Amino acid sequence: MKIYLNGKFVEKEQARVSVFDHGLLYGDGAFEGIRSYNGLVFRLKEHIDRLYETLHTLMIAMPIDRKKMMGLVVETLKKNKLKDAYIRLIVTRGEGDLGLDPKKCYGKPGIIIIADKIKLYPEEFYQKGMEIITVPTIRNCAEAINPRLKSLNYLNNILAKIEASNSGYLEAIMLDPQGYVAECTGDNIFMVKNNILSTPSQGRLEGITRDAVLQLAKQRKIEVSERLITRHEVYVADECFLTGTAAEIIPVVKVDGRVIGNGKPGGLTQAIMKSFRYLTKKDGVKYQVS
Ligand code: PXG
Repeated sequence: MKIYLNGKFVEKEQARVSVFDHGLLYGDGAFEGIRSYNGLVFRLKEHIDRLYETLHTLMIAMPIDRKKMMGLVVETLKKNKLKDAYIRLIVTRGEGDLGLDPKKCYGKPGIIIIADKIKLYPEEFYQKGMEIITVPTIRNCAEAINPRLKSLNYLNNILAKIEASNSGYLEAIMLDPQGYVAECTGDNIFMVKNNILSTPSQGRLEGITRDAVLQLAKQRKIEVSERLITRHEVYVADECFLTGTAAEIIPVVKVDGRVIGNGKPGGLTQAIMKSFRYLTKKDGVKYQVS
C-alpha cells in the first residue's frame, strides 16, 4: 500500500509521523472520508471544499491549492490501483514544540492520503434495516466546537460510539444540547412523515451524502424540510434512514426500542437508495487504473 505523506509516496510501513505533530498531541487538524466507485471519486470537489473550509477556520494555511489536492487524491488511488476505495485525507497542524499554541508549530501542515478498500455494513442491514439507540453523550454545539468542522478532534463522537457499542448497537443518535436530534456518530439522519422528508437543520456535520439526498429528493419533487426534530417525531415517523460516505443510505427500522413505521425499510427510503446508487455511477471525478 502506497501512502501519500508530506510530498512523497511511501510504503505503509514507512508512513510515520512525528510524536511532536500537533495532530497527534492535540487533535489539531482536519480530515475527510471520501469514496470512489468504479473509477469515479464521488463528489471529490465537495469533500475538498469542506476540508479547506474547516482548515480556514482552524487557520491552518495550506501550501497547496484545492485543485492540486484533488489531483493528489486521484494519484493516490492510481498508485494503489484501486477502483473502489475509501480515501482518508488528513491534514494536521504539523510538527511543533509542546504547548497548545499553534504558533509553536513550524508552519508546515502534515498532509496524509490513505486509499484503502472500503469495509461495508453487512448487506442484511440494507435489506432489513438497522436498529439504533440514542446515547447520553451530546453532540458538540456551535458555541463550543462547531459540528460543521470535520476536525481531528472526534472524541465527542467516539464516546457516543462506545456507548452504542456497549449496548450492542453499531450506530447511535446524538442529541444537541437542547435535546433535539442532531445526527449519528458518523452519519446524518433523515425521517419521513406523511411523504415529507425531514432532517435536522443544525447541530450536525454538513454531510456530502446528506446534500446529495436533499438534491435527489428535490429532483423527485419530494417535499423537504430542514428543521429541529425531536426524538418523539422520529419514533412516530413512517420511515427513517441514515446517510454517510461509509454507510451510503441505510434504512433504520427501530429507534430506542420503538418500531418505525411498519418495521421495514420504507418506500421512499428505497427509492432514494436506488437513485443514490445511480448517482454514484455518474457524479464525480473520473480516473483510470492501469
Ligand atoms: N456526521 C458525522 C459526524 C460524520 O463524521 C457524516 C455525518 C456523514 O457525512 P458524509 O459527508 O460522509 O456524508 C460523517 C462522516 C469513518 C468515516 O472512517 C466517517 C465518516 C465518513 C467516512 C468515514 O469512520 N463520517
